[in-house]
Amino acid sequence: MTSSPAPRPPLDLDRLTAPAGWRVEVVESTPSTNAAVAERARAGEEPGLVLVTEHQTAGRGRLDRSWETPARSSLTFSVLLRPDVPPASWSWLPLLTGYAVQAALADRLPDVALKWPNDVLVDDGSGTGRKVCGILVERVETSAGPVAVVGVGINVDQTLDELPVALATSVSLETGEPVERTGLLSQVLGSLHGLQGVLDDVESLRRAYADVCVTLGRTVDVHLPGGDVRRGEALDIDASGALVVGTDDGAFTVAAGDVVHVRPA
Ligand code: BT5
Repeated sequence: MTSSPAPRPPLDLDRLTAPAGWRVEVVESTPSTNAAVAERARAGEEPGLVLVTEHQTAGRGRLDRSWETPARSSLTFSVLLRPDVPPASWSWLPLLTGYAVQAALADRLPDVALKWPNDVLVDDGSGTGRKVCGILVERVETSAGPVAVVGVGINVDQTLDELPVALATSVSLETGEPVERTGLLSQVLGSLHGLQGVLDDVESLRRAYADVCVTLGRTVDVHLPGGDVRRGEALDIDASGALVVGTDDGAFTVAAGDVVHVRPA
């Protein structure tokens, strides 16, 4: 038998430090913060909205997958942004978001790392890692031009039983201590806000990202959007944020797809 976790406190907006120019709203429940923010953007909402929910009931992952989190156990939010950079640099936004979350968690989780393109995981040395945060960045067309909805789900307080998949973890499972979610949300928003400017200099972002990306140097299976799987060695990140994979037949680049770290033999 498993014991149920202690009642979880709500987020406390009065204690939240919101970055300058960002407007944070907390709602009790919503199907998906990304869907809600996209709808608000189409209805004319200005960039800078941060929508947080205590309970996301139909959270979305990439490629129509789902993101599952019990009420008040985690941080689930979306930020509406209009990056002031050339269209070619937009492909860096999901990677930048992963980098910002990784940087915000690094104090508490020394082994936090990134799996290309933007999974934040705790690298336990096994080669696979345990996912602590998922990111879904969507481009939305509005009458005022394209905007980005940056969705972040961080497992904060889940017990092992509350995690939907085996290769997942939460911050408190890793630290062995309760985590105060409002403070962590302030830190993550501050990190993302502070790093936005790095999109202007993708070469330094590329280097910083590569430093914390545990995919590089690994043997990977690349699951391509059409269903094909190709195995190779993850060699580098190119100037657009794509992964460069080496094989006996030469190198190929992957701009979109799923990567599985192959366990060392
Ligand atoms: C992601 O997709 O990792 C992106 C998740 C983004 C969630 C945020 S929450 C706020 C915002 N609003 C939304 O509706 N979404 C965003 P992907 O790489 O496709 O991973 C999804 C897969 O991760 C699922 O198929 C499960 O296997 C697994 N998964 C689901 N919930 C998880 C959790 N809480 N922790 C770890 N893994 C999970």
